[in-house]
Amino acid sequence: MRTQVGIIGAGPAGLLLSHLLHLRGIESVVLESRTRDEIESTIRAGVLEQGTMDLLSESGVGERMKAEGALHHGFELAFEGKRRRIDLTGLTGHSITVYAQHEVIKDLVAARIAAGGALLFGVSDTSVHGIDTDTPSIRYHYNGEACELQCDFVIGCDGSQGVSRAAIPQDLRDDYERVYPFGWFGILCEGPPSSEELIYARHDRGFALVSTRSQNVQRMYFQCDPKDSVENWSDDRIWAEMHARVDSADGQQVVEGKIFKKNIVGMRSFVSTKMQHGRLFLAGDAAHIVPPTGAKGLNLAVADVRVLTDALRAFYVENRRDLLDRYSETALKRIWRAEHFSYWMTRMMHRLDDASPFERKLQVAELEHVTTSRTAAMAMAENYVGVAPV
Ligand code: RFL
Ligand code: PHB
Repeated sequence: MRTQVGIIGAGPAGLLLSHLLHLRGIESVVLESRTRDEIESTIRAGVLEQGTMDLLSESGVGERMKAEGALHHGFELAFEGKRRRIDLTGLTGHSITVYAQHEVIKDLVAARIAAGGALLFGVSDTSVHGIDTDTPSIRYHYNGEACELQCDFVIGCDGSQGVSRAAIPQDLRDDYERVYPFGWFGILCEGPPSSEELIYARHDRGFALVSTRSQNVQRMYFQCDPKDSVENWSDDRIWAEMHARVDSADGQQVVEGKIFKKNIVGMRSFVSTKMQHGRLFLAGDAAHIVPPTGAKGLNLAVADVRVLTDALRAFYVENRRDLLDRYSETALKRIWRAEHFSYWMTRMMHRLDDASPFERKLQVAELEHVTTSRTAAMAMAENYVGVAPV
């Protein structure tokens, strides 16, 4: 099989890239190791920046997001028994949409299939070849058969556990990493929202986040030991922890519901540079990871894809290579901004293992500052909605 752009991974990065290339008349094939059912039901992110929403809308896949997603104009920071609002729209003129990542995936898969796009699920043994030549290829197994996809470019959109990053020789790559000694315990529950907006809570017991999925399904997280097990957490114990960390002194309480999903995720910051070598380019989690506190991962994947689409279009339509040559450099500016913001927010909101009483006081002082100083609030809001200058 031959195509112009071979894409490994049908996450938000791979699917969106394939969709945007199609709109520009560029052919691609997406190879995904999981089944369609699996990718359409994995629970992950929920917050879309305005730029992400705009790109999905402009490219014709934003209808359900606009109808079913919830537009949020601010969020709350809870600390020291009180809640203070960050007015995103008032401070930046922009907002965010809460719409689950797997719903974005469903919309993109539907669009690719409707356009007759080649999207292969359940491939295995994917490997990348010839990226130093003008005729790279991807080898894989599909339905028990060994196959090869020849292409002009290979794009690694295969997430943090994928195979493509390793195809860039180690001596040409610099990896930067920070592993946090805590994780997030995530739940989904049935019931009404606890609040109209997201609540990020800092408490001496640890961080907690109240998010939402719809009027009837709520998403919440609390900081935990990454090696803990969901079996150790009865529903009653979870609600006691959420109340202890989020309820405010003036009586505002987390609303309990029937919990139907529990999971634990680790937290990591990671950047691999360069994000390209020869005819191989990486996008999204394949090249970088942020802790979820700043809600940036999916949005960064989308931002990479925007840059890469423009660069591939310039190559095919205008015969220009300069945008492709500068891809890493261009994408990394936004990535490092988001890395810093996610790290900063994580350190301000979580119970840190090495935190002395002095550091705990600094966290509170910083929270007082960002919720009191308009300038500080604006810096936080610009980063959160994704318009901070880089
Ligand atoms: P994905 O989504 O991991 O997709 C990669 C795809 O590649 C496939 N794959 C392979 N296919 C073929 N051959 C191979 N060898 C392959 N290896 C892997 C995988 O099966 C998969 O389908 O990467 P992508 O597209 O870069 O997207 C990144 C986002 O998924 C990720 O950054 C976000 O989910 C992060 N994130 C959040 N981001 C936000 O912007 N806002 C949020 O509110 C937010 N909340 C979160 C999050 C991530 C979380 N977890 C689970 C870490 C909340 C949580 C709890
Ligand atoms: C989510 O709703 O899953 C969510 C919201 C905000 C975050 C991370 C995850 O910062």
